[in-house]
Amino acid sequence: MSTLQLAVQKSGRLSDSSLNLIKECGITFPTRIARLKASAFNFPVEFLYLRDDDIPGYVADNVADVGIVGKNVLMEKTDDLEVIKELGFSKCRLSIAVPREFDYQGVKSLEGLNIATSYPKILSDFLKDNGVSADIHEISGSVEIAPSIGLAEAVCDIVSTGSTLVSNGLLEVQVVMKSEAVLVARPGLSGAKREILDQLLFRINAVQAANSNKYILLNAPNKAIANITELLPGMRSPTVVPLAQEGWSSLHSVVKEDDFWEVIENLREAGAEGILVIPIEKMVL
Ligand code: PRT
Ligand code: ZN
Repeated sequence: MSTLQLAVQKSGRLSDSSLNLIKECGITFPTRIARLKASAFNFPVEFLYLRDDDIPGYVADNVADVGIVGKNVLMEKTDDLEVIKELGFSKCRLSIAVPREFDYQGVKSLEGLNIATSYPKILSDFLKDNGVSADIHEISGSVEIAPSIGLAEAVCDIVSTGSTLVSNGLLEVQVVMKSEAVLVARPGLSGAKREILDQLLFRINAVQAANSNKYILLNAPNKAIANITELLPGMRSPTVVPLAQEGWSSLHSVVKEDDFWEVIENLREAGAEGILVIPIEKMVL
């Protein structure tokens, strides 16, 4: 029987969210990841626990079939892989930052500067696209201290909250790319392995849809049903069930997490009462 080899980060910012996603897909596996490899108990997948930097190369070289890695690392390491799915966690951006007192007037201000980064390929492509020529100084960690120790005049580094830059006297002036965890595969993965990947994707889609939607139940006078139905985009149209009380109904539907508060306000104005909002476990569209 065929098995899909899935490379995930052994320990770091991607690890917990990657393994949580797998768990939410109903896939169980040994919890201790002291080993390099582990097989799932109930799904034909084998995990390879690796450093994130090695994941694109291992997938490209056929050691693993698919992997979960930050888009920033993927773009830096290889152009040879296919992004199968954006996973929506470990979101961050790769940005250029300069010392606070620097008079930044746009990308042209980077001309001739020495820029420290762990992402020389992405930075070099970005500078080329913008017609800027600058010196790239590659360092593997603590990029944010480079200007204060005189190693560089600017940095290009991963930013999440921005507090690391601020505490090093730096100002984020240019987003080079936005990143999040992605599921990647070798192009042309076929046969049994492709089938397993498709099953995994089906589950990931159901988990993501469930996480970004809520089930909503509410009571409303029958005369308000038409208006309320307009406000509930739902999957098709709301389920309407009569209440024991004459002239009233219960409506059931699904709302997007992002629209949630706005929808609730509008529903109340339209006459909805007793609104219940419930998390969805899985959602198959
Ligand atoms: O050991 P291994 O090589 O596997 O891991 P690693 O240390 O290289 O990577 P890790 O675990 O730190 O990050 C893995 C991935 O998480 C990155 O490639 C990004 O895709 C993503 N990610 C999300 C981040 C951050 N947020 C983040 N904040 N990666 C790094 N940071 C660092 C950043 O380098 C900077 O030092 O956090 C600092 C900035 O954070 P803020 O919040 O102060 O802006
Ligand atoms: Zn790394």
